[in-house]
Amino acid sequence: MAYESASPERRAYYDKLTPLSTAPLWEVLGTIVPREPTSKAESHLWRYDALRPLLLEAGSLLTAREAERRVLVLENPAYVGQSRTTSTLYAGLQLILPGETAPAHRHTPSALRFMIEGEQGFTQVGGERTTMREGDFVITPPWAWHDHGNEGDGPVIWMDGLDIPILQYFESVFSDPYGEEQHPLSRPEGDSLARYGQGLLPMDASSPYGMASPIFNYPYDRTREALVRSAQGAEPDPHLATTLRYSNPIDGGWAMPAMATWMTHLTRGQSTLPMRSTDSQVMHVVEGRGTVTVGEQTFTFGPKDVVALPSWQRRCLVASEDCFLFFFSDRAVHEKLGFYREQRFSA
Ligand code: 1HN
Repeated sequence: MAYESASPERRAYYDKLTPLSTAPLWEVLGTIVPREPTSKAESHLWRYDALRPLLLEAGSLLTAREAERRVLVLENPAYVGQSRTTSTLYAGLQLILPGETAPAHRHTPSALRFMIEGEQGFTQVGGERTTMREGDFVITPPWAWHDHGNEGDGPVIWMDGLDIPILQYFESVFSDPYGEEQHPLSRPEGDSLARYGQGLLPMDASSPYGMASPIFNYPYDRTREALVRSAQGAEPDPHLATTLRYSNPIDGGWAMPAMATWMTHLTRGQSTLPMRSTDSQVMHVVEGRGTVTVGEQTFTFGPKDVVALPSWQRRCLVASEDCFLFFFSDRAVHEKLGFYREQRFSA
């Protein structure tokens, strides 16, 4: 059992501590305070081509209403049964079929949606609806009522990202069903983007969503154009390529309180130098093909694949086609609490 390498005298002593719910720190100090972070999570790639048919199969097994949320959790192999994609982040693939709705509810974890398929899906968040198109990044702030639906004639699929494992760690998860299919709307579609997303702000600007950005849909056409123009306008960063982060226009910070989000663009043939950081990350391939190396492993990725990148493993990218890569990470928490660290390598 525990303390196997300890001498018989010490083990006899430890046996007297155990019934008193006490333990010797010196046996575990190096494990609980290692020289460097050691993530339990594994790096992993989920191939969209393999998952899409299974997600559609779930569509014939149960309705979105029955499921409440019909989602395949992208579960890290190191955390089977724990609904975690990295140690601190949750990701899943959600399916809504034509005409379906996912009923209104709210919860303390924040959620993001990254749209993968379909042009007629919508979500209603805190009284405003947005139509979600491929590549859009959509926010559900903590404790905001939200429901989803599909008014098109094909499946709507997106990636959900939530900070659930973080809130679970703090034992602070609450949820609340609204009791009806949809929460009432109080503003017209497009209101938040018009008011907050044009480089303008109301005179007395405070976010109606607390610490989350008042913009809740960052449309892909704008993000993509910003990245393409940025890549044309300056040399890419050797470690980050061309990366733009989604920001909260009120304070310039991350768009969400706990999860940092950004998009990276590499042109065909471009690569990044290795770096590592204490945040764990989930990468979703919006467009393009290439490889991502994480620690000892190299994954070849294609469109719509998802990759888990654990904390403090060296990572670098090589693009074999023009790539647009969406990332979310727990970096916003690291920064707020003062323990974010990164290291950039020259080769
Ligand atoms: C949730 O509320 C949604 O609102 C998606 O679409 C995934 C995973 C765990 C807990 C709540 C949604 C979720 C979730």
